[in-house]
Amino acid sequence: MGSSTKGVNGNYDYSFKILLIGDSGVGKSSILLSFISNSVQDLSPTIGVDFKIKQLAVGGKRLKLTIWDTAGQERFGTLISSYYRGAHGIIFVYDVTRRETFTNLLEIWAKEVDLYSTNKDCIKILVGNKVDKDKEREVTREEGMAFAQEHKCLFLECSAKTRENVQQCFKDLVLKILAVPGLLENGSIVVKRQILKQKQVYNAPRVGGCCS
Ligand SMILES: Nc1nc2c(ncn2[C@@H]2O[C@H](COP(=O)(O)OP(=O)(O)OP(=O)(O)O)[C@@H](O)[C@H]2O)c(=O)[nH]1
Ligand SMILES: [Mg+2]
Repeated sequence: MGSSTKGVNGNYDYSFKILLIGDSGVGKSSILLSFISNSVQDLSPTIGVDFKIKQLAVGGKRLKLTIWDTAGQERFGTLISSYYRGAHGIIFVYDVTRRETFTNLLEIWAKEVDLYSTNKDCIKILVGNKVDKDKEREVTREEGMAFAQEHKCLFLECSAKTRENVQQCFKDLVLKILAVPGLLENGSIVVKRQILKQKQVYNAPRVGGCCS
């Protein structure tokens, strides 16, 4: 480990897969845009699945984050398990001004994560978005904190609009991922290379083999 490794856009030590999960309209894509490009725009609902890549340094490590964003509106059938597969971190987003987006996290989204995520020690953060609309608030900070404690998640409130706490959500999540050795192993580029090598051995041409 520690050797410098060439990534697609430069050098990094670890590559992590992060998912954004939650109801339609809670602000998943806005949070992602605010994190990636430092800009704020009024977005249309996401169609299908999108992902963005961000490289950054945290805790002295160079990281490549692949952040997956999906439509809260539609279920996506057979794609669902590949969306969750190998995720290192999951960001559960609700809208602090719409209580049903908070209860749906428990009733729908958390169950789905339990069913499909393959990294059992993957790190979760609960994020209450749109705190700039404080007058319309329906979910208190205390309720958010209690939910997070119960489900062993980190917790933050943020606003994709004012950008308050947006960077912090990703930083807190990544710091926690870096502290879990099991997750680090499969996020490490060295391990990925070993897996690739093994695959190459398996896929090496066999006598009389054809297209399997
Ligand atoms: N006031 C306020 N509005 C926000 C905030 N974040 C997002 N919005 C608005 O909420 C609406 C929905 O935001 P999106 O980011 O598209 O929500 P989404 O979770 O990606 O929705 P789907 O793609 O349909 O799942 C947009 O009109 C955003 O401008 C915020 O922090 N404050
Ligand atoms: Mg979206």
